[in-house]
Amino acid sequence: MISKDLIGTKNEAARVAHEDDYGSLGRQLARRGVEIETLTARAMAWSVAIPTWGVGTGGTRFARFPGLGEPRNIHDKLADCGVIQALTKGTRTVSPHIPWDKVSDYNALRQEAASYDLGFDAINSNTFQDQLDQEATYKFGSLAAADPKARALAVAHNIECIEIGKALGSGALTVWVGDGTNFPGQQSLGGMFRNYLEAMGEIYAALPPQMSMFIEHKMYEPAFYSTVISDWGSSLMAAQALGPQAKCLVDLGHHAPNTNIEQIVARLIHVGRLAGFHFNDSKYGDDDLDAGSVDPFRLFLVFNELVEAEGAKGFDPAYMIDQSHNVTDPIESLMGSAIEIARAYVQASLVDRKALAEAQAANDVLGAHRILKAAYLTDVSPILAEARVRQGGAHDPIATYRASGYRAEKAEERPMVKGASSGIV
Ligand code: LRH
Ligand code: MN
Repeated sequence: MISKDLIGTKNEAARVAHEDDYGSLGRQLARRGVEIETLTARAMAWSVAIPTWGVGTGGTRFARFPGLGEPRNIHDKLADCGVIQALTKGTRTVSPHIPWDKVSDYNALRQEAASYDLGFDAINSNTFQDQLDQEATYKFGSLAAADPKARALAVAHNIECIEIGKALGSGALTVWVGDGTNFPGQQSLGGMFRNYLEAMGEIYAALPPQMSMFIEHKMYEPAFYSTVISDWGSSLMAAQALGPQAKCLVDLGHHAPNTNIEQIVARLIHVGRLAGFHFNDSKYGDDDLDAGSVDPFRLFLVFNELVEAEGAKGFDPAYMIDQSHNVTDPIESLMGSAIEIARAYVQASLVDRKALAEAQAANDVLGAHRILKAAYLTDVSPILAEARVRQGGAHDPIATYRASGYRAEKAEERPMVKGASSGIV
């Protein structure tokens, strides 16, 4: 994949400047009473999961413009995820999607992933597309559909995903359904929710004790009038109706613009039902843009809630990326996003929580705000780079990746997918 020599050579070229930057940040933080090594240790322990569907070039309903050396199957996808882990050392797991990643031998797949220093995170079911010769269509919904055959098929598919997840060592099943309506009156809004709960109950009953169920809400798309699990409230109602292994997954792009997502996170933490995240960024809808590329302060504010909640009862969120790379090299985008997510985590770990609580208690409004901003405005890049280099990763993953010629090599190996296509994968 990426030779250790190349990583070593590139890191050596950057070492003197890096050590100077790391040293000066260490001195700056020491003046603020912060030990830099504590933060570097946190950065080294940090990890975010890569979506297997994210290493292919994404698209929209209008078109998908294939990139060079596209992964053709889960084996190519794991190799590309392996490159991201080899260079960032902060993406130790991948989140698979079924049936896109279906194989005949999941044990072999688990070993194949381990050969890239990768494990499996939450497994995603898919009842938003019909498979070839499917007995009942999901056109009018799946788990919430009026058609009992469609519901039964969707339940069976999710139970199959649980079995695959067990074989892969995955700790959770993520259930996102696009079920909803495009016209008022098309379906009973209460009826769809009841159907959904009943079907999810059958899936929940098949969960082994070690697996959780992650319910992912989304305001709209593909349905454009109503969506059965459109917001965190519906998701929480479903989780509480199903049982303690059911939790609420927050995809940052699944909310109306300007929604206070960090407060939703604080609420789900309060009831011990925060499943975790699908990180990305957006300006309008479910744009699936690179995390931290549009609104890095929002990402920081979400992490501020997460770091504040560390140690809380039932607090063990799963961290995953969910993006669509329509115009960039997916490997570069995913490495960039993994770095920006780790950055938000380390910045939030810098917040002087004692001083913040005192300022809040004293209604020192600007004082409290400036304590948060001071952490956000700290350039922690030397800590992130040090954490990568100490684990054998790259000081600059994207520059090292470009120097490796990996994409050009894959373009030779993997024929270009010709012909017009559209959709996210
Ligand atoms: C739905 C979603 C979901 C995935 C899909 C690829 O928008 O965020 O998490 O299954 O994207
Ligand atoms: Mn998602």
